[in-house]
Amino acid sequence: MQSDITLMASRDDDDTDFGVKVETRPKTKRPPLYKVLILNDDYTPMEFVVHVLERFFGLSHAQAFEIMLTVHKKGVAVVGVFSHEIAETKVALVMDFAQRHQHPLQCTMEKE
Ligand code: TYC
Repeated sequence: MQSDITLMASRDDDDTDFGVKVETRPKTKRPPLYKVLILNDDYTPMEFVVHVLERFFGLSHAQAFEIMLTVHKKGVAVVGVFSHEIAETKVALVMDFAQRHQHPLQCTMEKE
């Protein structure tokens, strides 16, 4: 909360009562954002990663393929930026999906 202090003369007849008016305006803070990352490994099939990116991050096939290749070559890539709750949900969904298919794919989040 930020306060501005304004000195104001009162409108009394004698003009002697100088008051202090404290105006407050709520300072709207943007919520922190979180990057969701996927990590490379030697075992998860490329097509599975592409499918995950399409399914959970709404990427086109071409975008998903490109990001998968980036992860494969560089080790890690950001797949999206979200609020804490959405990022947490995506990570949990991806980890659960990978585990159910017995792939070691790792998905994590970090504060932007
Ligand atoms: N490196 C994997 C392979 O050669 C493919 C892969 C890409 C795995 C991206 C995980 O996040 C990943 N089959």
